[in-house]
Amino acid sequence: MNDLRNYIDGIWRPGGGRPCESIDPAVPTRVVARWRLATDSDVDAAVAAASAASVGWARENIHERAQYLRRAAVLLRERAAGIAADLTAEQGKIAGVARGEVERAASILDFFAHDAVQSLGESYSSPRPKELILTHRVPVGPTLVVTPWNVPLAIPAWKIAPALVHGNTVVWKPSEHVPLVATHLMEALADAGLPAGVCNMVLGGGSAASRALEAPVIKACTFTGSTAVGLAIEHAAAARHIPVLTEMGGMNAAIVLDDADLDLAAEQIVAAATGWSGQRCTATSRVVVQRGVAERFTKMLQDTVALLRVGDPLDATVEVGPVTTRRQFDELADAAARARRDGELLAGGVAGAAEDGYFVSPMLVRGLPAGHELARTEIFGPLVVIMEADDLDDALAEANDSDFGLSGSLFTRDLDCVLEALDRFDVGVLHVNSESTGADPHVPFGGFKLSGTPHKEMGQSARDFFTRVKTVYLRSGSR
Ligand code: UN1
Repeated sequence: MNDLRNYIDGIWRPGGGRPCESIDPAVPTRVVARWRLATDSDVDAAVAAASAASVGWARENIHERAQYLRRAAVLLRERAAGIAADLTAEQGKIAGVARGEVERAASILDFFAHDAVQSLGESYSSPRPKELILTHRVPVGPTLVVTPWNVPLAIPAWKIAPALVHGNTVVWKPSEHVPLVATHLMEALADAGLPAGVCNMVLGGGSAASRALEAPVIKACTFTGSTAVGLAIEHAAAARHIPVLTEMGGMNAAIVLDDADLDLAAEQIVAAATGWSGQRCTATSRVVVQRGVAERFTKMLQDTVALLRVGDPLDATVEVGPVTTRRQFDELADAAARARRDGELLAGGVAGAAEDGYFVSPMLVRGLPAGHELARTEIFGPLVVIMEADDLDDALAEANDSDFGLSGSLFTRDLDCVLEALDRFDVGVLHVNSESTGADPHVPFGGFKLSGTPHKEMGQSARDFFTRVKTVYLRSGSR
């Protein structure tokens, strides 16, 4: 049994709070890890360590800082098999996807190590003699990183790596559902030799994040998770006037027009709706299909979903593993009942009891009244609501009728429709003829509306968030 600890000021220390367990969602009676919840004083110690280490870390050469990330990436790859097995056990990802996430996290660390050799500023001409005007980047300062359970390695990697390479120290609070997976990433960073206090991990609940956020020495916060928590974090950060990045919910729509390659659209939409058991903020949860092909396309979605195998995430023939938490399992069972009551549940649902694993077969729902809550409220799981539209205008109106605006897909071969959607599909990430999921490390990622703050993640956007730009007038010391 794993007995997990916080990592504070370079030391693995047990938390002082109540005992907790993480469980295997495929076999919920199986405990995967135990630990004691971080207390306020554990959080305070982590914050103090991040504060004490911050001056030295900011002074360290960026090339040296990058080396720690590269070493951690090597360690993740060396340990990939064990980490992936624990990811499957604690979070439920099917084995192949779990291995993919370990590699994704390692390549994100490598990617941000490369920031050391990127341009860090600009130079401007001066209207005065013997003067140069430059921009120079300095760290934001100790940063609170709060991460979710659905992408427990890659999301922390794409927040922590740019924070560290740009000279910020970190207090990281991972989700309570995945402390073992989080510990693997923390171990890789610690074993890479990071100086004490530079990156600290506290295995706490939501109150640990709130407490850290109140600490005056915390100078920025980056969060991925639910909209409710993200908004509370935004308010707390605004009250302290510190930069905050939130990446929250999605109710992502895929528009399928009459002229689309329907085989491609069905394959991509089903992958986007059911991959990782639909537990992806970029998952497709609404399909808006043009009336002329609606009947045919709905049948194609049914046929594609029917081929999916749901079950043991270690079985290589399985495509859909369990959902991660009991709460989601119950919510999805409830959603299936509402879908049957108010519309037509064409496929899927919850067949077994929670005790036998949190397995949910991908659900296709149609015939709901306009504005029904199943098409408006994010349910983190494999559930797709199918709607019909007359034409592109109508489809865009349906797709945009959402509080969220993370990602969206458009399936068509009509360039005019694509150009129209480029301007009018109100999402932060638009996929033309491909699934709504995914995010590449060198490309800005983030949503509109309630899906998050305007700051994007990854690529150069990460550098922009984790640094402050100082304008420097550099003039000769002699007349
Ligand atoms: C992806 O689709 O690979 O929580 C990115 C999430 C998003 C990241 C998904 N923040 O699912």
